[in-house]
Amino acid sequence: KVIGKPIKRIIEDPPLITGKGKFVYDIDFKGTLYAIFIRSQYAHAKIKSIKCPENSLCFTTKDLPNSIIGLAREEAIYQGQPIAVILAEDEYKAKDLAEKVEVEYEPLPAVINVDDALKNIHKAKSDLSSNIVLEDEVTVGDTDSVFKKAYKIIEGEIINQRVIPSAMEPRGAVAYFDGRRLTVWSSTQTPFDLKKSLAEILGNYGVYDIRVIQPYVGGAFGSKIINYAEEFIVAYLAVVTGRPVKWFNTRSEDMMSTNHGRDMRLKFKAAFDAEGKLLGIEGTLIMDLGAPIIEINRDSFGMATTAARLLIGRYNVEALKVKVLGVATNKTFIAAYRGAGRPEATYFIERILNLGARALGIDQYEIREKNIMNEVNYYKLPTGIVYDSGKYREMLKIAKPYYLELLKKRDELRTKGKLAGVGVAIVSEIASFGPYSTAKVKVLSNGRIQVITGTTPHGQGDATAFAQIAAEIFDVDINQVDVLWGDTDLIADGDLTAGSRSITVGGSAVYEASRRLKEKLLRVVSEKLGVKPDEIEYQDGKFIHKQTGKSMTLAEASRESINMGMLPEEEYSYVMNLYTSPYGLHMALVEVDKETGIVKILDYKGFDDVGVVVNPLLAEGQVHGGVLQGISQALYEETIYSQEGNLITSTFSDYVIPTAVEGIRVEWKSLALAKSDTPIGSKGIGELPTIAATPTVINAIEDAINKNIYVMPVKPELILN
Ligand code: MCN
Ligand code: MO
Repeated sequence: KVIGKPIKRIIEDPPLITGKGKFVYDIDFKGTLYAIFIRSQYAHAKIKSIKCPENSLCFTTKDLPNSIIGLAREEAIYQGQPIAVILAEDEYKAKDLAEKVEVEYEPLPAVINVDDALKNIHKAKSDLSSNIVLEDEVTVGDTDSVFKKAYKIIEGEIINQRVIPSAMEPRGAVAYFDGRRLTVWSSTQTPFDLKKSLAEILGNYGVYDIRVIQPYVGGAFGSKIINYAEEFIVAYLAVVTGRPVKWFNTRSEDMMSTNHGRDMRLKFKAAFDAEGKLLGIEGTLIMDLGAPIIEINRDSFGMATTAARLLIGRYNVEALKVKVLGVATNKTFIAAYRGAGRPEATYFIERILNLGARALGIDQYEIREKNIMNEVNYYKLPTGIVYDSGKYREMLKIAKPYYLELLKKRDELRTKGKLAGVGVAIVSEIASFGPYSTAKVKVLSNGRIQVITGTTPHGQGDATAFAQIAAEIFDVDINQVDVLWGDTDLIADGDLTAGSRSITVGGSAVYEASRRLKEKLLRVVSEKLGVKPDEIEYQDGKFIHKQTGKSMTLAEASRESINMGMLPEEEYSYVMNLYTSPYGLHMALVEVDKETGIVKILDYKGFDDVGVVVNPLLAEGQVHGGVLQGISQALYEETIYSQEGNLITSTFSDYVIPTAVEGIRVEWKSLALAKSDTPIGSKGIGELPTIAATPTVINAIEDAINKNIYVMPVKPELILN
């Protein structure tokens, strides 16, 4: 058995740890023109005129195809929005020239915070009739009647603040046009989408044959899903200049122009009965969409409606009424960031439960036991979301002794005069979305197995896990398997790595393609040996006919297949009609320093049910990184804009993200109580730990300081005052 083994990242790591892996910036061609973007200095301004340095290769929005969205053509709507681009022989010359570009602005009032936006005195874009650009409502049951019978009603406003996704590698791209074919290397997680969108835009310029390559990229966390204006411009300029074009963001440019995440708030009222049963929630979920670019806003608003529909988590709640508003402001636009809607939903409900427990004087674990759903099997929530499988009570039973142990430790600390607290949160995840994922598997004539995936891993280790799946089916050593990804030439169509889908949807495609290829080769062997297929056994990479002792290796079968006019390869598109519904329970013990207000996490435990775990080492790796990322939102990350809309936190000295120093030890347990209906039975884990850690830590701090918390990050000054 190879599936389930903790194997190191044998596919991904050698190029990375030897420094040989090629990233976008490493791609270099002779004669390359380097591109620097001129970006709006204002959050909101009319662009009156742009003057380029004489004899420079300068392109303003007037020189760029109208079909490229997101550019500041007449009006800039966030700081950092591209206005023009300049090309030069090298990066330094381009930077010098860029400084000489004169943009004449007419500053307009910037709409920065949501409350101002809602007043609609100024609009985030001149042609908006209202800053509320998108609206929805989610209603279940009769909230009026549950609020009437409530024993206790609590209310407040919980803010899940704006964060800046901070992948190790900023965005960049290199484009090369050979007169017929355009090749684009990009720091993206959606090469297949980018290819389609490039074809739409550049088709009008005679470019039909396009290849997009996603080389090694230093992470993405959802922020490299959308295709950005810069990518199209770099490609377009390579075509019109006939020279390779390269662009790479500085960190500050990236922090202003790559999508931000979260930025939702819930004004709520929640009704409880005397025992602590949550009867209903009523409220308004406001999402600050950032800059009004409707093509981006629409998708991003989906995260808010998902959050509203997922708000009841895994609890039996009778009634829900949530108005959802998508509000435009003059800040960087919001799009996916690790969890995309589910962190916000989980955060809101897990905070509401703890605020309720505090108001009622009930233990936080007990209130969860009172409200939790029992067991589900394709259970459709009244809000439309479906949970495929889950044993929630059993999870609570398993984790309880650990909770009691943390309480004991907390109380010991308290008797020593320390400020200590315990927090618990239950993650309500839906992950591994469709509609499909593609894979192609080949047995090469030397017997090596080549797996091509349509997913686009960028740090998760999926390639190693795919190798495990193929190795298991072909019963060979994992070192006999190679995995390729991130190149639109490799496979007819691909999908993406996002939404914790790769191992479950992409892995199913690898599984099915491998299985079918083995069957195909078995028929080849049967014909060649002149024996019945069902008399052939397969073992250790060999087809064996027991009665006669005749056998064929994978290499022989591969060559024979070609001789018979069949390719020794199979491709498969795995169709995922639903998604999976992983869940988990995380808990933490924290200590708050009374003098400094600094929070120390003393103990952190996660109990997650993601069905079958393909590689526990990789899954646990996701938990370690993901938990720290969730803690980071709770304790450190704060996106600050000035009133005029300048991003103040535009470097890592102002925008705090944790390093290994802040890293904590996480004890992780895979529960494996409920599988998914996929060939392997896995569910996604990539986002779950990030979703879990934020409310877990906030709940713990609240328990420590005995004061309701509504905003993040919880900085020392907030704790001490
Ligand atoms: N895994 C497993 N068994 C399971 C579930 C997962 O062995 N039942 C393993 C997989 O083999 C894979 C990893 O865990 O190595 C994550 O798999 P999966 O849950 O399918 O998630 P994806 O591979 O689709 O990753 C996407 C997810 C998302 S949506 C974000 S955002 C995120 C995350 O992964 N971005 C990341 N983790 C990241 N990790 C790194 N290093 N960099 C990012 O940008
Ligand atoms: Mo993601």
